[in-house]
Amino acid sequence: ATAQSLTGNDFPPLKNDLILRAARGERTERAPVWVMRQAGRYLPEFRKVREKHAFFDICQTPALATEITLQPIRRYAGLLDAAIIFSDILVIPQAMGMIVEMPEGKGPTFPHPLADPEDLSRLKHPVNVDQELGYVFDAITMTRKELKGEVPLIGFCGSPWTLMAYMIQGGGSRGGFHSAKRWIFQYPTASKELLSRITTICVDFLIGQVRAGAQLVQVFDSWASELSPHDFQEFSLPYLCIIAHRVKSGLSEVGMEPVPMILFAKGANYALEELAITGGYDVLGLDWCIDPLVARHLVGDSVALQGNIDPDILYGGKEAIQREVKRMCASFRSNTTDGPKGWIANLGHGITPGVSTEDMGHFLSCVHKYSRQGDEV
Ligand code: 1CP
Repeated sequence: ATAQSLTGNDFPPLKNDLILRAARGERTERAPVWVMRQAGRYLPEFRKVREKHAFFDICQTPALATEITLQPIRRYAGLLDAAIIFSDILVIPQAMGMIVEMPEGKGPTFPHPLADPEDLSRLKHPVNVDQELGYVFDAITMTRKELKGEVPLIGFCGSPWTLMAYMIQGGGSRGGFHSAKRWIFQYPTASKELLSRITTICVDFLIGQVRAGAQLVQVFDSWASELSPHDFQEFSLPYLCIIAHRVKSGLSEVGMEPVPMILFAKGANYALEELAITGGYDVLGLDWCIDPLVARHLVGDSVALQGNIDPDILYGGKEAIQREVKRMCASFRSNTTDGPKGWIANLGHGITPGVSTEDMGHFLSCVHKYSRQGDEV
């Protein structure tokens, strides 16, 4: 690759490194907090931009992607500890040559999903990531400059399994992932070929994002929940491990420091222990279906944890939000008065479009209040 690597010296100095310290497993004065999908449809200022622009035009126009990434940071000034670049996991299938549409309010649609293994020949291979996804790198560089060091910037990609699921299913989770599941059972070899190709792109894509200025990266395996523990072992976990290890070695080859890597494998709590030992990730994201104390017991001190309140608690009103944040803080802090150790507060999945902006703000304030060192929770 000819792309240059940008370093800390190319950007304004960072003023808030709380999430970086927590991601390294350190004890912090309070839990850093951000929210998956924080730049999204619950924000009126996002919907306003969206009225005028197609979804992927926003992703492909660095100035628009920057503007939307900054929207929640501005609205919740001082309350959010990270920004996540505005983009989508489905930019990788697009880079592979697939058409992805995003009709408003309907979620992603692929007019020509992969039907059978012969369709692999329709995909670009190999994919030149600098060429196909350079617009994401440009958006990251612009956003990091515009952030003026307020908070670190997170880059991301979808996991091989989750991306394969969309490419075969042709649509979102509403209809289930039966066709994609059929592939792993009927065409295991072709499935693995597809997973390997996506893995290579994920590695190049994440390295490129770090070189462009991303200070942490997250891999979203949102539909790990569709796989049995056995099938997760076979069709997701090995590729997730390759991504973590190759991104780290690839960065060191170009003389760059590693950045913390977060894995959010929704519904794969049974694999936490193994992921902590062999996964290669610094932070494991939890959904809301596991108690944080239990998760900490499973992973020991080897990784930081992220999560994990049920996103629907944000529909429960101010009192419920406060009560449940307190409960989450107590569980992540093991009921001590010490500050949290290796914990990044978040929801257990993305914020949903109907949440009020005020309730989101209340959630963030409660985390600031109840995760603080010294307080009994
Ligand atoms: O704020 C942020 O988090 C940054 C922007 C972001 C991210 C990280 C978007 C914008 N999408 C994503 C990741 C993403 N995309 C995931 C992983 C996170 C998760 O599990 O929620 C997934 C599964 C997708 C796929 C996708 N794109 C869906 C889900 C469909 C399903 O299967 O149920 C949807 C609805 C989209 C569209 C989308 N992406 C992002 C936004 C704001 C939207 C809304 C689209 C619109 O404006 O019409």
